[in-house]
Amino acid sequence: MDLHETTAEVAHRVRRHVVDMCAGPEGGHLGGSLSSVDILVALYFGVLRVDPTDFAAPDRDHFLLSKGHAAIALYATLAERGFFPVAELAGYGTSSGRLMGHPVRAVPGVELPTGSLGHGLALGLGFALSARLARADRRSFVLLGDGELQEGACWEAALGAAAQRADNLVAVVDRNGLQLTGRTEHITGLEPLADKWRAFGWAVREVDGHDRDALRAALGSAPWEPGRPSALIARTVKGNGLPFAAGRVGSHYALLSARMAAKARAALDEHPDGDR
Ligand SMILES: Cc1ncc(C[n+]2csc(CCOP(=O)(O)OP(=O)(O)O)c2C)c(N)n1
Ligand SMILES: [Mg+2]
Repeated sequence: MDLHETTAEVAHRVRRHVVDMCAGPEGGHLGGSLSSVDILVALYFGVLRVDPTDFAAPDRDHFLLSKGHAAIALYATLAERGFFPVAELAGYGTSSGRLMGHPVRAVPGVELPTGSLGHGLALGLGFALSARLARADRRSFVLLGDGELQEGACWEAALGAAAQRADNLVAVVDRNGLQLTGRTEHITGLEPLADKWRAFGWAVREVDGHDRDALRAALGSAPWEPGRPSALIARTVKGNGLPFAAGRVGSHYALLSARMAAKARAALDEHPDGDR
């Protein structure tokens, strides 16, 4: 993969891979994967210091997909970044491959298994604190779902990170407004979300979560305030890019028929730059 290629092209291919995997034997988490694509592409193609040929390099940045159900978006991004062959994505949903429904460490580039929601931020804090102990300038990034934030352990980790002044920790919230069964604000409301993170001692910014340049600028410049961890609230659309899925609760999981997959690919190809 040529890093100079525009991230629009990469993000387009990642979205297509997501659709292809959702058309595989088991289907996949379509909506929350599509809402995270631009965040993942911005991170892996411009922010994270990682080396696909030496993915356990001691000086690497760490990334955890705390919303591990979006594994197919992570796999597609890692493959496009060169961590393993793109052809391997075709094995998703079969018993033969190593690409499980949630990320596991057998996959090059996956730091820890995630997907039991609520645990990623504490684990990411651990990476951040270990970097500090090693006197290394590594950063630790964690991508969380907004519904996931209803897990109390997220806020325990948020408190701990601020108390530890872990300014090498960055939380990104995929703020798509939807969780498994409905709107977050109808179930267990999170607003005012930015103020909550601020009150917990974090530096906070908000961004259009499908604007990869804005994401890259914000994430690349963290920490934003010395001594404070950084929280980026990325406003996204669940099912982004697919008219029949965008903004719909029902996009959460999909086993796409051949007809729907073709429709999805056509919709993506109509807007290869990701414009909605
Ligand atoms: C501890 C735990 N409880 C329940 C689930 C099942 N689950 C998977 S995704 C999901 C909804 C998460 O919503 P959100 O974090 O907003 O994800 P997104 O909208 O980005 O898909 C749930 C309840 C889980 N993975 N872990
Ligand atoms: Mg959500």
